[in-house]
Amino acid sequence: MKTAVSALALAAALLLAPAAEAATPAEADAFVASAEQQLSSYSDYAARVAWVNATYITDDTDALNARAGAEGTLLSVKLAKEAATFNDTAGLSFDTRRKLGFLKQGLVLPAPDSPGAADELNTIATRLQSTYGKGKGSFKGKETAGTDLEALMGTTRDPELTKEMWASWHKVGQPMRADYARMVEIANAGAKELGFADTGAMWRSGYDMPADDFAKLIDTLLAEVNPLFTDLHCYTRTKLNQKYGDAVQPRTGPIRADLLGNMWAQDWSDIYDVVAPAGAGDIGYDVGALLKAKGYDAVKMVRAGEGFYSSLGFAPLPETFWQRSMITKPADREVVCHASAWNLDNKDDLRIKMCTKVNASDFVTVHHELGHNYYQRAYNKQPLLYMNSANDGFHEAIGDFVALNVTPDYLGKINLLDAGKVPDPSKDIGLLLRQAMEKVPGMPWTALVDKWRWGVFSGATPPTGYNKAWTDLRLQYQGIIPPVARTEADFDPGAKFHIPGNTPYARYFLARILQFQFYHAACQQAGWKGPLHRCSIYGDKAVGEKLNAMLAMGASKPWPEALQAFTGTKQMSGKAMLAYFAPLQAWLKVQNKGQQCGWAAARP
Ligand code: X8Z
Ligand code: ZN
Repeated sequence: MKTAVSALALAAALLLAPAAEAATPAEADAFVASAEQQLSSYSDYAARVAWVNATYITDDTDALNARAGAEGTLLSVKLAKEAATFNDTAGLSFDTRRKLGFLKQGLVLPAPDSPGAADELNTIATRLQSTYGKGKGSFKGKETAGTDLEALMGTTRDPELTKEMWASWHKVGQPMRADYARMVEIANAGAKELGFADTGAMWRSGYDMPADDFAKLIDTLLAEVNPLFTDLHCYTRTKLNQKYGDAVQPRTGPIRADLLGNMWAQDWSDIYDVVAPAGAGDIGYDVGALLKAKGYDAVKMVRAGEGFYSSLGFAPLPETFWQRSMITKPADREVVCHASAWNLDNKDDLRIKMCTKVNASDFVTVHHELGHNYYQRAYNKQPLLYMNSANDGFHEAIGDFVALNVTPDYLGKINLLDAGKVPDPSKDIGLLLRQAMEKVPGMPWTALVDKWRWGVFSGATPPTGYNKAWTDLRLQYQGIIPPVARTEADFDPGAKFHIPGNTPYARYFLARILQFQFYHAACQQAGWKGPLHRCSIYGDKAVGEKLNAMLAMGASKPWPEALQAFTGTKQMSGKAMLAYFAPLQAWLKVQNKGQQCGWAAARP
């Protein structure tokens, strides 16, 4: 504590010093220590405000959150500018240089110095998030909350009803359009003051490589795995055509977006029943049905998730996790239902915030969110600026990697699946197809969300073209079209949490790639010999220890080193994902014989 206080004093003195003389490495060290101290104290307070706002949306908590957010913006921008004054200082230590880099680039939405800009920016950002949180759509004419619609999209097979849900939910975006355009203006002005071309360039600069190389890396990885998506798209379209007929889903061209079992067509696993092949398709169980049959509630689902991490040697979640988390949707107030994981004190005040439903996709999400929590706790001994994942994709990948281990054998071990019900190898294609429906459509989707935002931030997509650009990208990458006509009165991006929530999304793309790399490496460490998708590292403490070693590094090293620590390679690659799905891809190619795959030809 003493060191930190004197560091603060030194930093204050620095600010008053004449700028002529180049700063010394010792001054840079002191500045970084002071910055970490200030950010730590700010985050202790701001995290609590943000938690209260997200779990109890009112005009008052919105105002408090906007105000706390504005203070954070001002602090972060001030620190970013101060950090830049050490650009020419020679002889900086590795850690100080790295931390100065985080300080210069770590904001999601920067504001310019002009009076009131930070306030306006944060008022808009809070309003966007709360508008989404309070959003409603309709089902059979009845007003329905977002999470209920999400679940109903997974189970409803009447195309008139899925259309109604899709169209009504997408109205949530409409009132956000003007706010969004103004927010882009302010954030871009802020990014320019910090030396970036625009906010998107700032986002792309957080990956231990030049921003342009990062954009290219996404394209390279997508190109690597995309043939698998095209095969799956083709097969799924045929099945939808057989089920709904030409009038609803033609045999060629794009797929109608609301028929895929998910509001954003990002995860198609809920329509597995529609695409399941005869015979091999009956995998014999459905996780959602099992959870219900065994009397699981939301808390028990989270306990099961915790059990997996405990089996790897991670300490149980603290008692406060159970007392303070929001695990189900409160009946008496508006909340932000979109799932998230928090560490309120940068130590062990871990919490999740979910409106958990007892179904298969929320079982995966529970493991996903807990992955964030265990990561946060693993790096909590790092200095503040290293209390983060190796890159943001790592944070998103850990829980998904763990969920890949929820195999039939594992479900048997925890008695969710009764003995004798574990599917034999003849069901492997069905198992892989279900898994592909969950994971593969996310590849083009997670790539396009930030392609849209990068275009918006760069000005290539002006506000007058927001919706068309979104719809075009959805067609180009996902091969889908909206079920109802769109105009520029719509703002469909606003109907996806991360746009009004201002959460960068390339992280989920990286996570899709990384989770298979982690899984592949973990199964190798475990000495697994069978087909990759049947491997579960449940109970393997040696793998858990190695995983923990990577997590505990936090952001202290460039991400390729963290990747190497667990997987032995420094490269992100789609090979592990392709290896996992290889038997399915071969099978899909046979099924698709004679079909006109792809959708470009059908474009006007
Ligand atoms: O937003 C999430 C998590 C919270 S970090 C639930 N995910 C993305 C999404 O829902 O769009 C996980 C998968 C992708
Ligand atoms: Zn996440």
